[in-house]
Amino acid sequence: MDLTTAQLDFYNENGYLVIENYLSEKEIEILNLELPKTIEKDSPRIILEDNGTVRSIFAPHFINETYLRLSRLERFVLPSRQLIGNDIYLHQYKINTKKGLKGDWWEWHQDFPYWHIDDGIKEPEMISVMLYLQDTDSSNGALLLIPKTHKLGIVKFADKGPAKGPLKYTDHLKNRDYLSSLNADIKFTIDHDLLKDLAIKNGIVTVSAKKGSILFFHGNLFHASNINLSPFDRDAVLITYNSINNLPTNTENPRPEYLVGSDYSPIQILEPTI
Ligand code: 6CS
Ligand code: FE
Repeated sequence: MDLTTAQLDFYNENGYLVIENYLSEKEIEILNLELPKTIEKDSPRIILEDNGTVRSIFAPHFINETYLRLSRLERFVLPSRQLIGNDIYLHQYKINTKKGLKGDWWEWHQDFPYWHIDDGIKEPEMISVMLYLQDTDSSNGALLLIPKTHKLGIVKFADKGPAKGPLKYTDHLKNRDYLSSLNADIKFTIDHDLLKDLAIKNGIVTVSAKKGSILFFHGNLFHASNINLSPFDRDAVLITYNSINNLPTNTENPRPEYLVGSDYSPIQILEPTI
């Protein structure tokens, strides 16, 4: 269950690690069958694309037992504890559904700035675990990343200018304050000159992999994904674990628990399978 020294070395050097055939065909089949049961109509947990299709389903474990067990999977928790070097709790849980011909892009960004600035988490002692629910490649919007950028800390943001007019999701006014962290026009993206420098230096990796594959990646790693121009869905589960010694400190205007978790006790229950 634990990662090998070679895997740990690769992650520490590059900021990510891909392992194929991590969950079985059967487990992936169950997760795909259960996916529609994680959607509550009109819930703020559900983020829509401009075209009305679902972009993200946050906190699927709130209403689905199978996805709750997935968040406690031994094959997720033990390696994440190893990579963080401490006991962990679940910080954020989402299913990013990039539907065929409908799913929008994610501009180049780092994740940690959102957790540091929006949630007040001090250090990037965090790990995101991305599970592929379908075969994924460049045609259906596979994640792109620039290796080694996790070592740069929070980098200079692109100047996106004033917010682009009124929000397009009138039916989601309840979470209007958070959409610029979650929609296809996210507020903290990477300065383009810096992005070009690092792309020339370290290259861009397209993380194509079969369903059942897993990607562990660091909160400061540069990453993005394209719109899905194929007719094939690209759904992925993303679970972010955080060290129990690195809790959110934003008590002024904390984001809701479907974005920042609420149970800060160390994950003890470990599921051998979903
Ligand atoms: O705001 C957040 O927590 C989310 N937003 C982005 C762009 N990445 C990290 C996280 O999923
Ligand atoms: Fe991200």
